[in-house]
Amino acid sequence: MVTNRTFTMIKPDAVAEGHTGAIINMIEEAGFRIVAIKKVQLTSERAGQFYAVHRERPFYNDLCAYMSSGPIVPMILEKENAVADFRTLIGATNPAQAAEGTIRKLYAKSIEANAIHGSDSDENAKIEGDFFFAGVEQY
Ligand code: YYY
Ligand code: MG
Repeated sequence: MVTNRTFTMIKPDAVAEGHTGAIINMIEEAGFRIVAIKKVQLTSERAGQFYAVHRERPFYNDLCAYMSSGPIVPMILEKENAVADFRTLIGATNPAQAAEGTIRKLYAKSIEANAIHGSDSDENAKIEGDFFFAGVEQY
């Protein structure tokens, strides 16, 4: 189990509005090393697979539509204590509750269009990274 990595994706609104570079800059300034990166667009079905844990939640269908509405930028990141430190950097799920200076406070538009994803555990970081990247893209 890799314990010093996390997985993130910059979500469709933040990519469409040209915040990719600013967000990547914040991530690197915070001490994360980019292990793997690309730009892709999910189908609604594939977004649904990624968020399968939420399939019974009322927001699931809207979330799948939103996450497949445009390109996203998935990344695998490396840093000591990566999962917890990255959750701190992005801020609360709902931008109205996100701390000042966090990525979601700066760039999220709503609880759904909240700019960026961050894995919630080492185990999910590995699963989510593998969802987007083949072994050859990681180093
Ligand atoms: O891990 P995190 O992204 O902060 O939140 P989750 O509770 O895992 O929810 C995943 C995703 O679902 C969230 O980033 C936005 C969306 N969502 C929503 O649209 N409405 C909610 N009430 C809760 C979550
Ligand atoms: Mg989550």
